Amino acid sequence: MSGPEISSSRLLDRVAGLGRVGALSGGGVCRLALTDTDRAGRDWLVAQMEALGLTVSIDAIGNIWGLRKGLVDGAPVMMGSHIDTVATGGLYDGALGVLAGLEVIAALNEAGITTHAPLAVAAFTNEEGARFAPDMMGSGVYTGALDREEMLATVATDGSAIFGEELDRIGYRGSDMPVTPAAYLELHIEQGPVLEREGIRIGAVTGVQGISWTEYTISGQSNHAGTTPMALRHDAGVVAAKIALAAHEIAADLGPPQVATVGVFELSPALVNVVPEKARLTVDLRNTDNDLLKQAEARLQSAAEEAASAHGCTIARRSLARFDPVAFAPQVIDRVEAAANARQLSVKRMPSGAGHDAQMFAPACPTAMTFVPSKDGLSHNINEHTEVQDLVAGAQVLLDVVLDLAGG
Ligand code: HGY
Ligand code: MN
Ligand code: MN
Ligand code: MN
Repeated sequence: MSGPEISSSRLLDRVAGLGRVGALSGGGVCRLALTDTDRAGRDWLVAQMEALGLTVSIDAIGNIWGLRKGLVDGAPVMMGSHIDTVATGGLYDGALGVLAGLEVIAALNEAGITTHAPLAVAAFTNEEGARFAPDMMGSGVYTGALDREEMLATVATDGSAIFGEELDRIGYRGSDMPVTPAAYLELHIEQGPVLEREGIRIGAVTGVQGISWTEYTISGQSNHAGTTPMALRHDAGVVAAKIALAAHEIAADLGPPQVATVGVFELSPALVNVVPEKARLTVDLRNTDNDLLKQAEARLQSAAEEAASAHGCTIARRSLARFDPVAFAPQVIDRVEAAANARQLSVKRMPSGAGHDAQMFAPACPTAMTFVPSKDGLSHNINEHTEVQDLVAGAQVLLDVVLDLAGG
């Protein structure tokens, strides 16, 4: 009986299968958390898990995991990620980690191998946080890092829905109790330019940088664009603009790896001849160094308060997400590196710029992430792409580390 082999055609079939769910006419996918396309993706995934003989569980926040028995009972080695996407999503962000997990199971089934420890493949609810903040919500509740009832009561950032009601609407509020894995492994696209630029096949991820999401709501006074002297205006729009500029100036001043993104920027009443009465914007700040991230947050807050008072506006700050930087266990990073070397795949240790479900597992169990290159470093973009040989290489490393940890 030959060893288990990753099949590129099986993997690509599943990438295409899930990619048809929420497919956008111009390419890419949109499966925002708890929407009908997310439900369709979940239905597709549960069917795939059952077809592989996995026992499917769903918990109270909609996390889905399929269990494969081992020779002994006990904590499973878990492979996971997410299948929800941003609105301009690609085929691989999150999906690759779940689909490669299914492919590992398929390869073991085909080879007739039962690992010593049980295995699990998981898809966590609302990793993106794009519709309901914070991100990594499902994995945060699964591991106890986030409070379940608080998350279920979360209102969508645009005010349009309540998390728990949407979860019920799509029929994915389960009651199974999460199991703490013996180890958690996540294969993910890098979503950045480093591996491609350096011509390296595999990233052995050392950790995840700190994340800070803030929403500012500014209230001024609508007024006539033609008759109102500049000194008499309470222009919420210019306050928002100054906050957005301050975010970028802070990132430039601190230098890499500090990043700043103003993703939401809304004015009201948004009419050409009316001084904006209201503004809402979000600022995403990240840094591998928590002290520098706190410095950036403090500088942003004082810039926001200064701008609001200079223009006679009031300002409300709401934290949407705040996660400290996380380091993965060196002994598991070593295993990713060793698996890549054993397959003569070039490998590099590197931090993750993006947030991931793995960061929620790091405090709970040995956790590792493996990256594969992103073409042109693109992600959260419909043109996100990773070459098939890199998808397969990542899945092979995942298989080897799973066999290493679960015994097979
Ligand atoms: O924002 C992030 O880094 C993740 O994709 N949710
Ligand atoms: Mn992701
Ligand atoms: Mn993402
Ligand atoms: Mn992510």
